[in-house]
Amino acid sequence: MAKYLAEHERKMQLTKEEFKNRLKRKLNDYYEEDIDTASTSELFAAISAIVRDGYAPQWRRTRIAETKQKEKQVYYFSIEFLPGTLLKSNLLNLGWLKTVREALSDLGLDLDKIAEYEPDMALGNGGLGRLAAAFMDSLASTGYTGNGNGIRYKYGLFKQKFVNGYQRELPNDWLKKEGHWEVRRESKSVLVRFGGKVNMVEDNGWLIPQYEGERVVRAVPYDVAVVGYQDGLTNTLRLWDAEIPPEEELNYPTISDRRRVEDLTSILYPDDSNYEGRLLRLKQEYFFVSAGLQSILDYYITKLGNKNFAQLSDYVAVHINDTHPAMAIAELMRLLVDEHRVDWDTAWNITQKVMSYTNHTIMAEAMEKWDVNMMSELLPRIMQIITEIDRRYCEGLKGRVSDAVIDRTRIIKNGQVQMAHLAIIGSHSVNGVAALHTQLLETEVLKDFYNLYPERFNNKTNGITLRRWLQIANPELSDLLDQTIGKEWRSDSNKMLNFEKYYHDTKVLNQLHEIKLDNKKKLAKFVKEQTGIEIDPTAIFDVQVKRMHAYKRQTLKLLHILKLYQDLKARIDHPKRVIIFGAKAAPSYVFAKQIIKVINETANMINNDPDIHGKLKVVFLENYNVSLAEKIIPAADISEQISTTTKEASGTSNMKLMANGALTVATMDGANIEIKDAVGEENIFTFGLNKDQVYKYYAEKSYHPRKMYEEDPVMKKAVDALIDGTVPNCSSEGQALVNNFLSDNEQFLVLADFEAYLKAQEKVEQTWAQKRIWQQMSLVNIAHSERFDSDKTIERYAQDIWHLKKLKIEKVDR
Ligand code: 475
Repeated sequence: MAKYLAEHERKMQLTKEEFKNRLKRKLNDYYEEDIDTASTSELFAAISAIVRDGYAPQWRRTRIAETKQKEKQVYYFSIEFLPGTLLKSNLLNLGWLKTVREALSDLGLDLDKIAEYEPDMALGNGGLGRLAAAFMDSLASTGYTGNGNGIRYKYGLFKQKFVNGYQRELPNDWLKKEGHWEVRRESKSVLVRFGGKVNMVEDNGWLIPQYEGERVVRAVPYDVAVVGYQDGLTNTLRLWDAEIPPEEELNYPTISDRRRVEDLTSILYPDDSNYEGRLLRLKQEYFFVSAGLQSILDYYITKLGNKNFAQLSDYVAVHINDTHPAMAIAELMRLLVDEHRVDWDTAWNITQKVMSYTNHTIMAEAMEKWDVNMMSELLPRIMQIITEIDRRYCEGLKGRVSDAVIDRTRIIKNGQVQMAHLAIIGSHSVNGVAALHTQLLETEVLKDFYNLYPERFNNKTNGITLRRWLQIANPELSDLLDQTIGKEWRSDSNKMLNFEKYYHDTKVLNQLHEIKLDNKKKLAKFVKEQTGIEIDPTAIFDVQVKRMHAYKRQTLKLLHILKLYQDLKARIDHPKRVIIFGAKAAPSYVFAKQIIKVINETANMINNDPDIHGKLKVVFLENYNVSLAEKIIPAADISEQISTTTKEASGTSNMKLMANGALTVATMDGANIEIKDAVGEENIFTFGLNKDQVYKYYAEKSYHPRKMYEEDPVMKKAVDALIDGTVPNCSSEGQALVNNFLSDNEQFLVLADFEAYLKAQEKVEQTWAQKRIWQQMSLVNIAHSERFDSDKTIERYAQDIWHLKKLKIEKVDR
């Protein structure tokens, strides 16, 4: 095998000429076309085939090393993975990006144009899904065997369109163009059961379940290679599709029976924090959890040749990404106790050692709860097992803590299964995603659990794939880093700190300015093509990109826009600014959709008002996704991170924007605090209520925004613009926003932060006038973004939670 691989790899060395030859050959073999006659889709297919050939040996090598070295592996269970497009990141990680770009350019072709053909693999909503994809990349790049386990949704996150300023959702049929990166692994299929009745019968002194009338679905895995950077591993992201088992065809006689099976993996629930879809969502959760765990145990038994489950945690870590896969705890118990006849206590011990859990939000509505009746009907055996876990939990604590604590922390309460409680009780580790968030979990949201099990709690601040956000999205900045600090930063992000040495280097500061300007010109061109709006690349590009949500407070930005507009109308001058939004609202989230409508109408009004001489522009780009982020982020001057303090668990766009040299306007929320710690107070614009002030408002019920509004004429004028006819065509939506702002129950305290936000923005304007200082601040931000490299985050998970060792694998000669 080693010989085969060595030979294969020698062939894999890629020069420009070799690439051109391969491209010609592939086009010929597949389509009987030449380079000059091939279409973009054909070019894309041919290049992706060359890339697949490129990573195949390392994929194989990784698998062989895994079974030989038997190092512990982590399985990252997540209902969302959001890798975006893969062509350029696979090329980059193979070390081929430059060669291929230049070879194509020799042929008169543009890699970026061809790459645009690839649809985003948007199997996620936002932060949580993108983080899962980042972790996949980092595990492979840092040399740990990490496997993703998720769902192969037929339709990814909806495509967003604006019609008359309203959000419309279109299906995102990303697979219509064939899946270029996946391999169907028929032989690894497993069966998953739903519904029916369970009767426990005795067998050799063991109570085992007998199922009656259940529906059997076949889970078929599609494996996607996760190519580690340069000498990294090539790991596997396993996504499950639902099919009718051939032997069960007779049980699915009608079209609607069949459709029900297809529906299982048909759509990604488009809810971020706000959560709705019920029964189908529960089915999806169990489906990928059961399939994933079955394949893990199969591997453990057959490949590792191990039947002693007591050692499972020496070989396997299962990570539960938010509560959606929390049923893994009950399902592993079922598999161990029912299928492999491990006694309950041993099985429980194993399960707790194997499982770990990350919480991504403190928003109460995102805390999953399932109706006991629904769960009993759909998953009768799982419900029995959860009931038993709950019973033993309560029994174990009885007399040791107060009944009130038991009652607050138990899994089943008021006819509902509390998934977060199941996740915490069944895991050895519970982590938040930024220091403040973890602290709030410990002291507020999960306080009882923290008192019971302090040793389980730990923080793992999020990270981003710097490779994608710098080397792919911002090649010019990457080149500048190469020229100044050398190329090592590309594989060792610590080296980025050396960029600070250029703090006083006028040439470098000017280059930074030029690069930003160039990226802004590119974005301006794109904006013109997409929206027809002309924007001036020399203006401040002020960016807020993230899901649309009340707590993220795009509304605060809106009020700032209205204030600037009113000033300009009154001939009070401000530096030129372009405000850029990208945001999808969950389809069922009425308020978020109203905000979109109002922002769009405000933009329309401002962009067409000749009185303000183009000094202010507002651009709301449609369909924000990873690909669009790659265009916007490198062009940003300002990064808006203005959530209500305590509400944003971490944020990750804050990290991407900082890495690209944007300066952050930030509340002291989530990871913003750590950004401030990294760059220093003087290199960030902070403002707003702190966590104690926020909690004080809640505790004392002392938030009276109408009073603030009545007493602050500037605020009043900005708010009134939404209802006094200033902003046209959205009176009902404008009214809804105003009602919300002025209500004592407004949770996100928008008006409370208004004045402080304006002050922070004034500081932004003053700093903008001092070009050199701005560039220096930008430079410091770039240098310190190394702290948020997801490779570092993953090292901490690997050490502290999963206890992994790196796989030893020979260097690949490419
Ligand atoms: C946080 N998604 C960010 C990011 O840790 C954080 C919830 C329910 C159903 C489906 N999706 C969700 C989230 O809760 C989510 O994306 N949370 C985000 O996770 C990564 O940086 O602050 O809001």
